[in-house]
Order: sequence, then C-alpha cells, then structure tokens
Amino acid sequence: MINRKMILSLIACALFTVTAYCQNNSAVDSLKGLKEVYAGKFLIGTAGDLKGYSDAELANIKKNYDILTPENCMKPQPTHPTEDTYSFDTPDAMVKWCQQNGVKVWGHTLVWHSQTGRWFFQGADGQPATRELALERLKKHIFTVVGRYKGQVRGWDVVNESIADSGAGKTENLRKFSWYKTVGPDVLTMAFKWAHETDPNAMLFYNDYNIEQGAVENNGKHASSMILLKRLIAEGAPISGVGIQGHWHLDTNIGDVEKAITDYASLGLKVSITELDVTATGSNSGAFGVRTGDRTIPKENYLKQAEVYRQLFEIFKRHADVIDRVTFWGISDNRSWRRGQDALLFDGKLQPKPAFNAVIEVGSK
Ligand code: 9MR
Repeated sequence: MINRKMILSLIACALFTVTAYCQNNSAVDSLKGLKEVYAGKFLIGTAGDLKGYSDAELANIKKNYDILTPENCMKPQPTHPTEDTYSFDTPDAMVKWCQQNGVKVWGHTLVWHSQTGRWFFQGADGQPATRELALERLKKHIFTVVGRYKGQVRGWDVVNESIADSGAGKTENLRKFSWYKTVGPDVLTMAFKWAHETDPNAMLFYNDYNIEQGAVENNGKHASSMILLKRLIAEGAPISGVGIQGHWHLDTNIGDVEKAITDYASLGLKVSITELDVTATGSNSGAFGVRTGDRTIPKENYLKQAEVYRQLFEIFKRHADVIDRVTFWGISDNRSWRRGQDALLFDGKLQPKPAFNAVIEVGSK
C-alpha cells in the first residue's frame, strides 16, 4: 500500500531529478540549436568546405547554423590556380548542399595577399606585372567568381586583411606587397565596384583580424581601419559592412570589441563577426602547430573560455541591430585551423562544451 511517507519521498525524488537536470543546462538547452536561439537577432554561421564531412558533422551544421562560409575553396588560389584555369568542383558542391539543406552561403574572399596565385603578379620575362595587367586579371577574376555564384550568396568578403600589423594607427597602414605594391591603395575601391557590378544584391564587406584592437584608445589597427573605411566610403566603394574576424583568446580585450562595433556602425556600416574562435590556451591571435593526442589544457580553461564567449555574446546581443552575422571559424575542435587550442563550442567528438552552454544561455535570456 502506498502511504503518505512513500508519496512524499517520491515527490522529493522527482524534485531532485528535475533540479539536477536543470542545473545541467546542456541537457536542456542542447535540444535547441544555436540558430534557433538567436533567430531574429542575427545569423549564426560556421566555416568549412564540406568535402569529406561525416553525416554527424553535416547534421550539426544543419541544426546549428544559418549560413556557411567556405573555409578555403572560394579563395583565389583554389578557384583560379593559373591564369587560364578555374576550379569550382568543391565550392559548387558546397553551395548545392547548402541550397538543399536550407543553409545560406557567404563568399570568401576576392582580394587577399595570401592564398592567391603568384601568377596574378607576374609579367612577361620574369618581370613583375604592370598595374594595368594585374588590374585586368583581378577584374576578370571577380567577374568570373562573383558571377558564378550571383544570387546564391548573401555577400562577399571582397577584401581580406589589407592592413599591416603593429602600426600606430595614424595611417591606413596597408601591407607593402601583393596588390598594394603592384596596384596601389585604389585596388580596394575598384574591387568593391566590380563585385557590385557583377552581383548588385550581394552585401560587400571589408574583413580583417585584430581590427578591434586599439578601439578604446583610438589607436593601432582599429584606428587604421577607421581611416581606411572612411576613405573607401568617400571614394564611393559600395561597401555594406565590416567583418571583425574574431580570432580571440582568454585575455582578449572585450572592451575593444564593443567599441569597435559602435565605431563601425557610426560610419553607417553593418558589422559581422566573421571567423570567431576563442582559444582555450595560448595568448595571441594566431595558431599553435597542430597538436594531436596531447591533452594538457587544464579544465578551468574551458570554464574561462565559456565566460569569454558569454561576455562576447552579451555584447553581440546588445548590438544586434547592427550585427548581420556571427560566424564561427569551424564546427568543432577537430575542424579548426587552431586545432590543439580547442577554440570552438563543440569538442573533437562534436560534444557541446561549457562554451556552447554559455552561448545558448545568453541567447535564451
Ligand atoms: O582556416 C583556413 C586554413 O585552413 C588555411 O590553411 C589558412 C590559409 O591561410 O586560411 C585559414 O583561414 C583564414 C581566413 O581565410 C582568413 N582569416 C584567417 C583565417 C585563419 O588563418
């Protein structure tokens, strides 16, 4: 016979189970994907080329992300390895998968000093290419690649990483090689104009790393980025926004991030966080060599990482009116250029980390 004591202990047991379940918020919240939690605020994205991805990885993308950036396959070197050769198999397959699975695509990237065939800058007889020849090649590249994906991408990182590191912020401080040496500073405005001519509906962004640095004190790379963006706007470049890449670490200056967002918005530009990852170890914005099998990162680092992600998403939420998209640079600690530094929300086995729970919590509030 069920007596009063038994009923009371049953109720106590049920209460304990519910409380324990709720405290383990991953069990509750991971039922929702990231994109669901941030719907109506900004898009949530990730990066990858999709070639060789497992069913579980593809399912993770479908569940969590609104939009995909091709991590490598749309860059100049892979799409246009020699002057007369184009290669679109991987990006075509990626775009097709996205269309079939309700995922948008972001184009990355057209003008960059890296992953760009040296042939762009070589002239006849081993001489450097002239400004005219290099521009003609760039124009053809933009017309071909942007034209191929016209209407199929939300926008493009037209220009990537043109500002050099370690400047005081008094000038644009453009890199002194590649496009900036062969053509000059006006290559940027021309690239924006050609991309717009080819796909007038695409959003066109300037994308760079560390451009939030110095925002609070108005110096360094941030100040350079403001000078550059003001010049592009004055020259009539059809620029819609700025991509703050967001390759961050446990001690990143969060104040700079918020100030940079409001600075860019004050120029009438949209802002996206385009390549977000926060390393659980290491103190700069680069990558360690790939470490395998050596799990020496202390547990508390993952909690600190969750805290940094929490603070960042609180900022993004506060500025959701100007933020178009927050894209993570990879889906898991296994699919990351910073492998070994465990910088993403899912571990190598696609299990949600404390950082995932923190981001979900901020979005659910
Ligand atoms: O994640 C990309 C990695 O697989 C490539 O080897 C690398 C080559 O430079 O590019 C990485 O992506 C970069 C992105 O295109 C631009 N910002 C910095 C990213 C990380 O290096």
